[in-house]
Amino acid sequence: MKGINVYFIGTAGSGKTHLLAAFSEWLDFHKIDHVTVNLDPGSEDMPYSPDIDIREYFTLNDIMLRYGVGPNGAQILGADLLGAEIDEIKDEIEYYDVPYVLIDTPGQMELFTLRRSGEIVVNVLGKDSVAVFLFDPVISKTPDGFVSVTFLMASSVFRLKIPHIPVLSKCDLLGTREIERIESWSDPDVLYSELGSGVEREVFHVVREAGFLQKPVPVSAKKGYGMEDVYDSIQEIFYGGEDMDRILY
Ligand SMILES: Nc1nc2c(ncn2[C@@H]2O[C@H](COP(=O)(O)OP(=O)(O)O)[C@@H](O)[C@H]2O)c(=O)[nH]1
Ligand SMILES: [Mg+2]
Repeated sequence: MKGINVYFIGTAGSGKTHLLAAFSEWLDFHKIDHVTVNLDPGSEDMPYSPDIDIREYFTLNDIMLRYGVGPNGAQILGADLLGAEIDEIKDEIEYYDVPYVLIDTPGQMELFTLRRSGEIVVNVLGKDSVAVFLFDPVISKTPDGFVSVTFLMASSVFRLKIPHIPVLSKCDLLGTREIERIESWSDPDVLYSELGSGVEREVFHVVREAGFLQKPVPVSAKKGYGMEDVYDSIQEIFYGGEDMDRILY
């Protein structure tokens, strides 16, 4: 069956795992068939039980014991080992034969986006692919933080070469005024006027010229808010629709 792979990508603690769980619940409620895949060998206390789980192949603890490395080394090795197991994971996914595959990625985004493993995973799993890219609200609520996260998203687009949907996670932690302020930064003039001078403005020009300044979709996994907007954005990318504004890449 032709399906869509949806990767959840973002900085450590931005809420990837919880958003995947909330989106999966939303799909369940709407009777939309899907499968959940955990690619984070270090995941603990997860809010969903993955149908397919890298931890059945190895965990960070296994790696520390087997290779005599500490937690940081284990994370890096874990990311590289992911590439070695991905063919088996692909077979597992294909067995389910469902229209949506939700994929949770390693805690630290650079392990997935900057090392080869992310590229390998996206290529091997194939199908139509999209990334839901999380903007951490604590980082994104200042203009320079917002530009920095946009820059990180740009590096993820460069590496993975798939469309990215920017979402502002954990919106329940922000006030309405704060959300509106962040949304107003999709207008380059507004963002520019609120930025400091110097290097911030140089970086601003780069992300603007490359078309990366977008209004992130506000979501809250805790409140189950914004799931329909995420779903609609995915639909827009793969099944057309006139409003292509949110689509990056
Ligand atoms: N208030 C609030 N907290 C959240 C939300 N989503 C995640 N969190 C919390 O943020 C922390 C990191 O979430 P997690 O999904 O593990 O992030 P990940 O490292 O990107 O996978 C956890 O303590 C979650 O309980 C949300 O929508 N609202
Ligand atoms: Mg996680």
